[in-house]
Amino acid sequence: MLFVNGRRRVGYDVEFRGMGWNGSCVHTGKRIRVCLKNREKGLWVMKHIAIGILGAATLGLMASAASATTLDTVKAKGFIQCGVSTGLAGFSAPDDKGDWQGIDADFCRAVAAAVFGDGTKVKFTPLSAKERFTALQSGEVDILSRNTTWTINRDTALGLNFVGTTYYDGQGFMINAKKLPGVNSALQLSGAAVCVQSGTTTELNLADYFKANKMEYNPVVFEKLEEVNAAYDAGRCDVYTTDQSGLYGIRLTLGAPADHVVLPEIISKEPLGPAVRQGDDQWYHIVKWTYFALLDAEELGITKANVDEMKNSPSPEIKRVLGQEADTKIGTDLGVSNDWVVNIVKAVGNYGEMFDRNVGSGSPLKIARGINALWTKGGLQYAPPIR
Ligand SMILES: N[C@@H](CCC(=O)N[C@@H](CS)C(=O)NCC(=O)O)C(=O)O
Repeated sequence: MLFVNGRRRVGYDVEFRGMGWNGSCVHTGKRIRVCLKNREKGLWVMKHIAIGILGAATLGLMASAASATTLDTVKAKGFIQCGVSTGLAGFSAPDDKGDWQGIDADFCRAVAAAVFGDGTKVKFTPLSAKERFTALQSGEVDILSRNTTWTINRDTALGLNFVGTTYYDGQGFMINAKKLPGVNSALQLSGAAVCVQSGTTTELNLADYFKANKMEYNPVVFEKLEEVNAAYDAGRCDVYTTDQSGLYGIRLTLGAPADHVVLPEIISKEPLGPAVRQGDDQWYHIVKWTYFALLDAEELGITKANVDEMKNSPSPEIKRVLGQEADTKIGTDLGVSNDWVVNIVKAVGNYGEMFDRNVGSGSPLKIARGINALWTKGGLQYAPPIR
């Protein structure tokens, strides 16, 4: 696990092994006691003190390199590198002008607005399901904001930190109703050829679901989204399975969208959210609190249109959230400016605006808020207070 827990641990193991000193005996890294004759010992100790000094200097250099935070490197380069999908409508897909649109793309703009006061300071890296985690682990991207499900394996074995659930989803199935008339439940799909993308939770849930229901299926697996879409549209599979939101987006790209129906079963929980690398709490907090700020803004009725006016609101809470409280340090304690929430909302609106524009009523997908409504409206979206 190369990037988990940072480099310092590796530095300790490699650099300091064998430098311990205890009376006339020296401990090696393997904790074997090596006692030397007095004459040899003097030379040995001098040599190893010198190595120790060099080692300490090396470690010092390594530590200072390691201490360059993500915020420092992002500020130095002047933009955030954001890992997105290769093109999933509503979440992250380039428009005719090549500008990335979608709730995941906008989330990165929100973080850029928090950090730079400018939501345009983002560059996008399109990533397939398989490529996405390596890109984040290796530092190729600063945030992974790509319809990615938060799971324990990704938090632990893959060394990621999910900041929250920007979209509560679940896995579904889509069929061509003209090809399969009379099929109205996933439980009628035994023996079907199922199109699925590799490197996803989708592939794993599919296996579980068919096994649990004692049904057979033939997986038709591809690494690239366009391959899965083309295979399904060409009738090479009976069924397409992915996150339900993804099905709605993909349906729009098919030859005859109206021929395809999404079956009612939701077979899994797919809490989709942005993730960062472990080992940088400040960056984790900036990205996490950007998400919370979007929700808190919606809850307080702060919108893209009224945010400037709201700065003069009589509400102490709204004033505090917008950084208008006297001597506030809320933003600077986070590592950004105190008007960070103003900048976020100016760039992308509040969470509800971001949802409606990209996947909701104002978008071609027309997905209902459902469980993604705020907790005050019976949904699951809930943010801790900015105070
Ligand atoms: N949420 C699931 C599935 C995510 C996923 O990659 N889904 C596919 C099918 S909708 C996708 O977005 N592909 C886009 C791409 O590869 O660019 C996961 O995190 O594993």
